[in-house]
Amino acid sequence: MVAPAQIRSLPSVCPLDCPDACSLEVRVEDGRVVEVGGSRINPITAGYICAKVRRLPDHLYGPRRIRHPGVREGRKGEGCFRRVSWDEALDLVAGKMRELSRRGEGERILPFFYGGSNGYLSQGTADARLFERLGASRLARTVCAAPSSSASTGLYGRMPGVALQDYRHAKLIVLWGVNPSVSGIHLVPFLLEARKRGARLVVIDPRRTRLAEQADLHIAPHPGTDLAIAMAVIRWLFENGHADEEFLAAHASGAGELYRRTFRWTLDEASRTARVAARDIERLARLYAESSPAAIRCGWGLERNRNGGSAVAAVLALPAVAGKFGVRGGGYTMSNSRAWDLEALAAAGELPSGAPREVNMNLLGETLLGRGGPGVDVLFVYNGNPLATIPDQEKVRAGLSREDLFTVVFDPVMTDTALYADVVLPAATFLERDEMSRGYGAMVLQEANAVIPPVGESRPNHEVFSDLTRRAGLSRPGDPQTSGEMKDAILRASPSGAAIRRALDADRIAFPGGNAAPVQFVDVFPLTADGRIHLVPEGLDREAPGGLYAFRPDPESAEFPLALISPASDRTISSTLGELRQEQVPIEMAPGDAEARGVADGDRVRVFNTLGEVFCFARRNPSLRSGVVMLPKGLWSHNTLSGTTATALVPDSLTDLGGGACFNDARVQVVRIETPA
Ligand SMILES: Nc1nc2c(c(=O)[nH]1)N[C@H]1C(S)=C(S)[C@@H](COP(=O)(O)OP(=O)(O)OC[C@H]3O[C@@H](n4cnc5c(=O)[nH]c(N)nc54)[C@H](O)[C@@H]3O)O[C@H]1N2
Ligand SMILES: Nc1nc2c(c(=O)[nH]1)N[C@H]1C(S)=C(S)[C@@H](COP(=O)(O)OP(=O)(O)OC[C@H]3O[C@@H](n4cnc5c(=O)[nH]c(N)nc54)[C@H](O)[C@@H]3O)O[C@H]1N2
Ligand SMILES: [Mo]
Repeated sequence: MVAPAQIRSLPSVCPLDCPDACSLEVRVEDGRVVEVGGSRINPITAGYICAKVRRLPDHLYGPRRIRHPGVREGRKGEGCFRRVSWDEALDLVAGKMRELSRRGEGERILPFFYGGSNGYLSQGTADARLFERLGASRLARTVCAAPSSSASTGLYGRMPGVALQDYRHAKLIVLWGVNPSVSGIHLVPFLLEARKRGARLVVIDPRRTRLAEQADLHIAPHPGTDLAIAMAVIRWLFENGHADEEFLAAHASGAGELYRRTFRWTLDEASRTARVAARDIERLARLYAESSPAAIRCGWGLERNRNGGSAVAAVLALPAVAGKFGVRGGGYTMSNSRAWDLEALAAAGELPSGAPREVNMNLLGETLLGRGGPGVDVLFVYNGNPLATIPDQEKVRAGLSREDLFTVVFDPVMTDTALYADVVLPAATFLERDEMSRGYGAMVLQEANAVIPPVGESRPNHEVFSDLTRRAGLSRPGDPQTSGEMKDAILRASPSGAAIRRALDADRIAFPGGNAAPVQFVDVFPLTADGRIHLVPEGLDREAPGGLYAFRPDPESAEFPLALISPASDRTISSTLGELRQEQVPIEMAPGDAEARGVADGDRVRVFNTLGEVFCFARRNPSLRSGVVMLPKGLWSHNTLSGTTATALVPDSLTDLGGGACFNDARVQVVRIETPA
């Protein structure tokens, strides 16, 4: 007789790179995950989750899952691996790294990681301990949010933003370079509720997104020109008696200087630069001046270009200039990740204080090709898929193809990057290990235990990095080892750690300072050195070429007249889960741009510039403004005819602030290719 299956429902939390941090309810049958759904512990995600995460069972048990360590057999990129034991794999990796470190050449080791998990336990803990003690190069984590966090911390310090649930109280909502219908779906019900209560909606996006269709005002700027619009609005506010002089005098520095920097930005000048109607910019300014509470949800779409940092700074200056703080539903939301004063590094234990070289991750290709500093002999990739996600894909590929580079890829699945590895290591996903994670939109912190044992021979990040530290002879007594010890160390190092522990034990969820929805300038204030808003912070002004708020013109040329954007899609999270999206993905074009090139739906096209080319199908999309084409971020090689993706067309130039990636500065041409009969 067969024993009845044991079915259990277990709590978990999604730590994937998304603002929302859903609480989950996972159905487990005989140690296998059969269904992933939402739970109500996180009040914002309120029991429903995205379609991507519902497909996690396919990710856990699919054919691309890495089930045991492997050592390369064929050529780089071929993806042929011989199965080896963990002992063999880790001794090989630890040996290579220890050897370099002992020779004083630790900097030739480069750890590479980004958004695989927003959890506190899987990044910046045991990994940081290992690489610091080896004296490895440090990674500047700049691929996303570097310009926007430079701007927001420069102006406001770590001040938390308007809580997503407070958007229901706003009378005006501005969605600026953000597409929550895809990239953070739990904001949408609050927007709709506000709309029902009479709130107006403005969307600023080169595409007519789903929410832009419903908006009172949709402004579709040419990519990279938001700075012009925001500066023109600021000027208009000052010149039409809508600057809140009293608020500015009490709480802000640099208002006069900011105003002076807006002088060139008349409505007409901004209109020409952004290629939008001057009357729409004026309408935005007037709506903003006249509405309260007014909330600006600032996204990441506007930061990914040469003007990105200044653009975000100008947008975030608006509530200060117009005096929109101090009411529930008024102010701005950028990233809320720093609403927490927790530091994963606390779990690393004792760190040496050497200052090895820092590598900007957006320059991975350059770095691997040995330009700009000492070469890299060992590349250790985890929580990241650089071949899919880092600018100048062909340069990254050339770097990964180097015969003399020893590449380790530690991932749950066989990514495009993993195909180039010398050693692959199978990683346990968040359902197979313990984690503690926070949202960067929703201000929540939750912890979760493994709901199933690791699939195959996969192991959690913190365990593997601790093991490598031991094998490299770098362990020290007292190093936190287990997930529990690491959590304790992180919480102990923070002044609010004890309160967070109590909240987690009592309610399985914690809010920053115990407040789920703090109001800006009532409950939370700028965390700058003097507690004031800095509208032209000195550091940023020094960093930005030509000074903060200086506009750098479009990189467009006659040869490459189309702006390629690559925003988030509802099918992947960055490139994560991309193995589950097998179909060919078309480039989308405004109908006029397609017609001008004789391109019809379903035609094969070549999309190219001096950096690379992508062969794919084309689709006309009337929601794109003319001059803009789109191929979503996070595609894998199997999604196009050429195996290259949008990142192959993205320059590795850097943003004005934070050394960020200029994904939306890709300028391209599209031609139809004749298909042989
Ligand atoms: N489903 C899903 N959710 C995700 C992700 C995902 O890949 N998939 N990724 C997560 C991550 S890592 C991040 S950082 C966030 C990003 O989430 P978002 O902030 O929404 O960022 P993007 O999708 O890059 O771009 C948002 C919008 O900006 C527009 N845009 C492009 N260029 C410009 C410009 O120059 N100006 C303006 N005003 N708009 C522009 C795009 O058309 C797009 O609609 O989402 C997270 N959530
Ligand atoms: N063209 C273009 N490219 C972009 C962007 C764009 O706008 N346009 N935007 C960018 C943005 S916003 C971001 S944030 C970056 C993201 O860049 P990446 O961080 O490189 O991209 P992800 O797809 O998130 O890669 C995460 C990897 O971590 C793995 N992983 C997940 N959990 C674990 C774990 O617990 N342990 C280990 N070892 N691995 C794990 C996943 O399987 C996945 O392969 O991409 C950028 N790339
Ligand atoms: Mo991101």
